[in-house]
Amino acid sequence: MPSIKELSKREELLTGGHRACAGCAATIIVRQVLLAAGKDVVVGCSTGCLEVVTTIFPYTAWKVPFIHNAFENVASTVSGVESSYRSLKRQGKITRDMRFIAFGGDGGTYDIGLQALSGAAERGHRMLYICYDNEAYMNTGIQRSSATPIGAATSTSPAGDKIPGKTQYHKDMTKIMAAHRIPYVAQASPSHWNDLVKKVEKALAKDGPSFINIISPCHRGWRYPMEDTIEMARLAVETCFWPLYECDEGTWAITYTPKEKLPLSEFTERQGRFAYLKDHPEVYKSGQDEIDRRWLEIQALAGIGNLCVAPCEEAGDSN
Ligand SMILES: Cc1ncc(C[n+]2csc(CCOP(=O)(O)OP(=O)(O)O)c2C)c(N)n1
Repeated sequence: MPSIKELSKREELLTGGHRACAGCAATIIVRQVLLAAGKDVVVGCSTGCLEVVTTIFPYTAWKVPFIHNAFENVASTVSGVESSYRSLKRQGKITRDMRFIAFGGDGGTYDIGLQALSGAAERGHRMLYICYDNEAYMNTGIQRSSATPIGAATSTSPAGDKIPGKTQYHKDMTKIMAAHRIPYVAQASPSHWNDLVKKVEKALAKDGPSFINIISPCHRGWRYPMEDTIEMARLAVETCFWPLYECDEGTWAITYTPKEKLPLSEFTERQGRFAYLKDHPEVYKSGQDEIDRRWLEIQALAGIGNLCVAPCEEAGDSN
């Protein structure tokens, strides 16, 4: 794992001067990922904020080869590029060792691109798929996605007299990818850059598909002061709303355990999208309970604690 000093000496592969909002986590995430990946990568990006702000014609902020994609198919495109690379390499027409990275927002990953992503994972392409999860369709005006958490107000789940924000839990996308039994799956956060960089290095070293889901706070959609982006990511981790873990060749591990798990309110009360929760304690409780359940589940998968709530004899265990 390179030190921060070593990383800071590496070339920045996403230039400044792009059109992302000040305080956008997605571009911070890309810089962290590319610092770990280096120059020998081909990047694809699904339509969404990241693609729109980094590739306004005739400019590009990417200093690595970049392929523009439709909203739904970045995993298909990058898997096709990886296949042709393998063929050309077999034929001796390419000698350079290359890696392939697809970036997608949560809309492009959890929702519209899920089929393309699942197919690429099942076919076993050697590519890293990174979801920068800002928990809504931000580029088109903050519409809810299946990654939007319960109780969050968006333009299509407005909190008010009719509903208290989104009424469903967020989809557990990382576990869906782990169920594909691919070599490497992880959750990361830009607040824990060393953990993130290590995970990217691990993922790119795998001879097969990998997936990293990265929390990507968005001050426009989440409604917090723009300078608090990294703090929001950190609170997501410290409340276990966004636990940092990995499933490496089938072995689950928690890669960062908060010293003291903070209540979810430390995360929600800092964001305007959750403002209505103060009038809806039952929705808040439902969100906290679900976070606690998922945290228990991850601990059990990592071999810590026990999910079994019934006495073991009753569950038919003879030991
Ligand atoms: C088939 C299709 N439907 C809708 C759109 C419009 N569209 C472009 S980007 C986008 C939202 C992207 O959301 P997400 O993937 O979460 O990325 P973000 O903008 O939040 O970074 C939508 C709805 C489109 N380009 N193509």
